[in-house]
Amino acid sequence: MAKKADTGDTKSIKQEQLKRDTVDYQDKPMTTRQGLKVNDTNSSLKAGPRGATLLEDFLLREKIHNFDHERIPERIVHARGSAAHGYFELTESIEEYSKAGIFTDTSRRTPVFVRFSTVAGSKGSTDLARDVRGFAVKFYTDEGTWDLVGNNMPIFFIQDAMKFPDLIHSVKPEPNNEIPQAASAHDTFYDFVSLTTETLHNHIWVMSDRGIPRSYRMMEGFGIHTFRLINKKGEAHFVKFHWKPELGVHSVTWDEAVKISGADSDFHRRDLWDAIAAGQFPEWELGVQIIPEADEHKFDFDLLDPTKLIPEETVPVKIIGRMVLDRNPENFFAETEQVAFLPGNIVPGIDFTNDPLLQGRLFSYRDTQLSRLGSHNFHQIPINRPVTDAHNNQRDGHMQMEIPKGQTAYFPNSLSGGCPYLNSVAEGGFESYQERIDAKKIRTRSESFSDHFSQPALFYRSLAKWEKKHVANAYSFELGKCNHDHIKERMLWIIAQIDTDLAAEVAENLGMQVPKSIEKPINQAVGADADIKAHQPGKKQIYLKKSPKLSQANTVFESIATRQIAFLVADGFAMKGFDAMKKALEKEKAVVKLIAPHGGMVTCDSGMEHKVDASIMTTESVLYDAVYVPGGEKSIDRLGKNSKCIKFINEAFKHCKAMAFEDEGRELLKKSAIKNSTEDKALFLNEKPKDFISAIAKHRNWERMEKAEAIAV
Ligand code: HDD
Repeated sequence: MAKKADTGDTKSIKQEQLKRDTVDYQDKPMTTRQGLKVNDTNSSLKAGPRGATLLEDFLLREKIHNFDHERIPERIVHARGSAAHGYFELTESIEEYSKAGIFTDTSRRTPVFVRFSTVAGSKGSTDLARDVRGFAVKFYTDEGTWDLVGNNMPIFFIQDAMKFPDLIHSVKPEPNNEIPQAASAHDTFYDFVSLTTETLHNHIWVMSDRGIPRSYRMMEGFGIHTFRLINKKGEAHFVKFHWKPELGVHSVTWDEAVKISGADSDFHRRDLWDAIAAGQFPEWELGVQIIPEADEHKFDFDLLDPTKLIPEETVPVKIIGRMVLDRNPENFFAETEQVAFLPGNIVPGIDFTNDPLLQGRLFSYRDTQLSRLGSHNFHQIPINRPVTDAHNNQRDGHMQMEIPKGQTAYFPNSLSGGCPYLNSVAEGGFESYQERIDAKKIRTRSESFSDHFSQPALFYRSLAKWEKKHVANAYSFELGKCNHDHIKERMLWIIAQIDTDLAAEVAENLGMQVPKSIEKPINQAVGADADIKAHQPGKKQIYLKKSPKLSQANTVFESIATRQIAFLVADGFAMKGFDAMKKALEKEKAVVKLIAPHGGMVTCDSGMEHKVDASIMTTESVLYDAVYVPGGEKSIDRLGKNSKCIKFINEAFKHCKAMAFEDEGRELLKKSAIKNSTEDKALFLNEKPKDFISAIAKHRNWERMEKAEAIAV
C-alpha cells in the first residue's frame, strides 16, 4: 500500500514502476535497435561518393523505417492535451458510502496521472479555442486503476451515446473543406445544436467564460454522470464528483484568447509545465454530492440525464480529499500521448448508473484504443499499467510484452491448481451492483429527460453582469460566423427560451429579429418512426432562482501565486519602487518578468544590470496577468517612443488587468489611450504593492469593462 510520505519524498509506486521503463541515454554509445554500435549516422551507404544508395544499407533502412512509423492516429476527440503526474490523498473517509480503499483509507497517497485537453481541435491546434476542457484523472489505486474521465463543465451536450458521432461530426471541421480548425463557430455545429435542444445547457457553458480558461490549473473538474458508491454492506448511494481548484476558477476574455492563440498557442501547456517545474504544484479538492437511493425521483430533473447538474445549493458538495500535481512527464509521447483513459476502469466501491451516455462510453473508450494505440495490449504500455499485479488468462496478440509462464490459459483448470484463482467479494473481488431491472426492451428517450431549457436559464440567471455580457458577445460572434439565416433564426428562437433580453442583444448584433415562433418543431429530424414527443423540449421551469456557485464571480480570489507580472523597463529605469514591488510580488509567489525594448541585459539608474526575460518584440500583453511600470526619465522616454509598448499598456487596460505606474512611469500612461484614468480600482499610481497585489488576486476589474471596450487595440 502506498503510504503518505512524512518528508518531502513523494515518490510513488507508479513513479518507481515508470522509472524501471525509463531509458536514459546519457553517457551511452549509440547503437542500432539490436545493440550494434554505430559509427556513422550522417551518410547512407553508396556506390562511390556520388553513386546510388545500396539496398544493403540496413542502418539507413532501420532509421527511416522508424521515422516512417513515428506517428499514431490522434484521438478522435480531445486530441490536443497536456498531462502531469501527482497524487491523491483522502482527507475524510466516506466509509458509510463506499468500500473503495481510495475512499476509506486516509493514510494512503494514491498516484495519479491527469490529462487536460480541448475537445474539437487537432493535436497541433491552439490551447485557447473556445471549447470544453477535458479533465481526465487516472488513479493507480491498490485495488486496480480507476479512471474518472470528466470535463471542466458539470454537464454534457447530449443525453445518449447514440448521438455522440453526430455531435462530433458537426463541430469538427466541415468535411468538404476541412474548415474551421478548433472552432465551433460554423454552420454545421449550429445546424446540429439548433435542431438538438438538449445541447443547450452545455452550449451556454461553452459560451460563458468557462469556455476560455486562464489556465488548466484554474478550472473546476466534474465527473458529470451520476455514479454509484457501494459500501461494505452492499448498499448504494448516488454520487456526483467535483474537483475544486485551490487557485479558483478564472478565465481570459475572448479578445485575449484570439490574440494568445497567435502569440503562444501552447499557452495552457506551457503554463502547466512551468508551474510544476517551478515547484508551484497545482492542487484541487475532491468533493462529492451524495444522494440516497430513496431520493432518486425527488429532483425536478432526472439524475440519469447528463445534461443536468445538481445545484450545490440543493445538495452541498462534501470535500473528501485533495489532488496535487507535482511532476511533469519525462516524455510527451510515451506518457501523455499513449495514456488511455477508460470510464469502464473502476474499483470495488464505485459503480455505474444507467445514464445512457455513460453506458455508451463504457464501450467506446476501450474500442478507440485499438485504432489509436494499435493493439489490445495497450494496458501493458508503462503509463497504462496498474500498480497492482494483473493476472488472467487473456493472452497473445500484437505487442504482447509479458512472458506468461505455465501450461494453462483457461479457467477452470486443475493443471495449474485453479490459478489464477477467483476472489470472493470479501477478498476484494468486483461484483456489479445488483440493480433490479424489470423493463421492456425499447429504443426511446425517457420523457423525464425532456426539460432542455430550465437549467441553461438557471445558469444564465446565476451569472454576474459581466459574465452575461461575455455570453451575449460569444453567441454573437459564433452565430455571426454562420452563413445560413435559417440556422441563426432557429438559434435566436432557442436563446429566447433561455432569456429574451439575451436573445434580443444577440439578434441586434446579428442585424436580425428574434422570431416569434419557428416553422417546424425543433428536433424534428429524430427519425422515421422515432418518438418525436420524447425529443421535444419541455416547458421552462424555475425551480431555483439562482445558483450562486455557478458564477465565477463567487470563486476564490485569494492568491497571486504563479501570476505572470510584466515589468516594462528600459535602460535607466529607477530602482526606487522597483525593488520593493518585485520583492513584494515574489513573496506572494507571483512570477516577475522584465520586458524591455531589447533582449540581453538592461541597466537601472544605479548602474546594475538586470536580465531581460523577453524583448517587447517577442512578447504580447495578453500573456501576462498584470503590468508594472517603474520610474526613471530615460527609461520612460525610451518606452514612450516604442509603439508596441504603448499597445502593451492599452491592451492590459482593455483586458481589465491590474496596472501600477511609479513616478515618471505615469508619463507613459498619459501617452496611452488610458490618459489619466482615475477612480479605477485596479489602476495604481505610486501606491503600495499591497493594493496592487490585492487587485491582481481579484483577477480582473470588470467594473472597467465598458470604458475598456472603447480602447482600440
Ligand atoms: Fe469522451 C476521449 C470526456 C462523452 C468517446 N472523452 C475523452 C477524453 C475526455 C472525455 C476528457 C480525453 C481523455 C484523454 O485525455 O485521453 N467524453 C468525456 C465526457 C463525456 C464524454 C466528460 C460525457 C460526459 N466520449 C463521450 C461519448 C463517447 C466518447 C458519449 C462515445 C460514445 N471520448 C470518446 C473517445 C475518446 C474520448 C472517442 C477519444 C480518445 C479516447 O477516447 O481515448 O472514445
